[in-house]
Amino acid sequence: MLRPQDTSRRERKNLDGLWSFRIDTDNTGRTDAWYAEPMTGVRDIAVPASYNDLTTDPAVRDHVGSAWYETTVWVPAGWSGQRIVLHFESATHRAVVWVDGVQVVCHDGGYTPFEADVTEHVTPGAPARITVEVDNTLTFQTIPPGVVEETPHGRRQRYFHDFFNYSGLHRSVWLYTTSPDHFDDVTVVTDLDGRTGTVRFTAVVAGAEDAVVRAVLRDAGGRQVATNEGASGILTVPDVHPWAPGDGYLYDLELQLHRGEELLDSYHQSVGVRTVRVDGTRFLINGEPFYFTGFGKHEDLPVIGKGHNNGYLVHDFELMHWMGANSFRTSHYPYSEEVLDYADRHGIVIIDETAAVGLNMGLGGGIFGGQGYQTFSDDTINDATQAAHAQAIRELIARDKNHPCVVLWSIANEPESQTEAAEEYFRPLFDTARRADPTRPVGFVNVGLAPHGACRVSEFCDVLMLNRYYGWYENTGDLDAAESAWQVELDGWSTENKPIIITEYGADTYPGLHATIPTPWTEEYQVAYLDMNHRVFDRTPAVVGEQVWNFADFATTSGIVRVGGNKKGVFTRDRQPKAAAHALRRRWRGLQKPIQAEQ
Ligand code: BDP
Repeated sequence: MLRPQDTSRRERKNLDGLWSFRIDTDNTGRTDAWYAEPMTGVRDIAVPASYNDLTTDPAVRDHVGSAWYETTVWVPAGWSGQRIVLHFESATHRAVVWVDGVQVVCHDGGYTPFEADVTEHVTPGAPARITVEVDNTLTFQTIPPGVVEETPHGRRQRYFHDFFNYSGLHRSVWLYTTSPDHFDDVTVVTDLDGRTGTVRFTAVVAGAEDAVVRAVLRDAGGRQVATNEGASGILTVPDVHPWAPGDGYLYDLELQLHRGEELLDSYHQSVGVRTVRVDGTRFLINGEPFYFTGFGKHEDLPVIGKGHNNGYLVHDFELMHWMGANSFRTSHYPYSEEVLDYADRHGIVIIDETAAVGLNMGLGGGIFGGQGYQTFSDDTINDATQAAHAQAIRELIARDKNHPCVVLWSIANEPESQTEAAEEYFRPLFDTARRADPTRPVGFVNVGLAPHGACRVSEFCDVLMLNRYYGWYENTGDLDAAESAWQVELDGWSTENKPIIITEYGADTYPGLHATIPTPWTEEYQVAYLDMNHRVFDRTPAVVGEQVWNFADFATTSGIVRVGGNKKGVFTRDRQPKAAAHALRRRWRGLQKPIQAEQ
């Protein structure tokens, strides 16, 4: 699938705005065929946005099940003769779509795009009514998993991850055209040999057997640097300007589909020429050791929840730049494609994660609510879950494979990984990821319940990603004990001869709470906690990255250890810096890349 775009042969119409909305309280939308006629009993809702916090109605905020969206769009008269496609950048977590009462597509998974060819269902020059049923139910067979429990007070959704189950149409919706003969996909792989770059590409063409593909590569100034005839080929770029961390230089690959003199399709793919490789404990970008600084983030904002917002996109990247952060992880799901495009252009490095979070019933302690179930069993995480997980990996890679900013795939966050069942579950999923992308390293994020020596999944990883909370969940308030324990564990992992990225370390901090002697929840403690971690990392040559948990405070479910959400942000939810932001800024702005141990 290609991202919708405007080119000389393609046109888009953006469907964002106010849609009609109705919560399906009694689950009658399907049986009463709400898609057949214009919906009644509706209220306005914004797209893109999570619906949960837009109203003051608890029945909307805490709804479990289907919610219905509807809009009417005029299909431009000039689109006659074109292929017309309806495209959703995401719908969280499951969607069924009708056009004028005819079902055109359904999709599982809340963070990846899907589309339908609606040419046969719409008429250029006439309106079309679009109805979407968005279901936010999480089960043991969805990614992420959850379970709905029937209680005397109604259905209650439990899930095993630490962020609010925001739901709805979080990203843009498009109607767009292509010629009936068109490009369906393109894959780009780049390489560097001294000052020469290569761009290997493969285009997938639909229709047009007699058509010819011409590829034109232009530099950032629009100068043509290489061309090729054929649906695949290698473009050579002499004196290349590589894409690099901090230098988001992009070439433009234009794919043209010609039949004789006629140009049938034109698609533009931005290309950053760079390499990624793991060598012993080093993580190499363009052959240079790279040290990750930055955050685990969330798509999480006041009022609009997980709705994409370009204002916050720009602001968050400005804040990361201000701090000297060079990277982040898309914890715990694929982010909006706008975010990845922006990271490409600004040279920010991304660890790209699937929505496989909460596959661990051992975690909980009142935080994630995982007690009472076994992680892997016929009734819980099972073969059907694994199939959904494999699909989530394939869809993530299919969507993001051409982004130079993405340097590492994370196929899960903190799953159970110390058991034989976990080993069986994950082994094939690593193969799935490597088949989908043989060019990037693959890993998953390990949790403290599966420390070095106990984890049975890390052996499949190219890079070790560790989330650890010494000094917070363990050795709470005792940073001396935390420092020794953490060092012992990291020394163990270092024997694996793989790069180690600390993908989470953090301490909840209530902004404005202070103490002369750093104690948990104060701003001083967050700074002291981070300093302690940094001493450990700086003594450990295999550590090639530090990503603090979290960039900003974020919404969670209710819990006795969550005060208005998770407060591990270095920024508050409205992006005010805590003391830790300044401390990290001093480290990251002045940080020398640690010298890597000789291999
Ligand atoms: C880790 C999870 C993350 C949580 C964090 C925390 O990966 O999603 O928010 O801990 O407890 O277990 O703050």
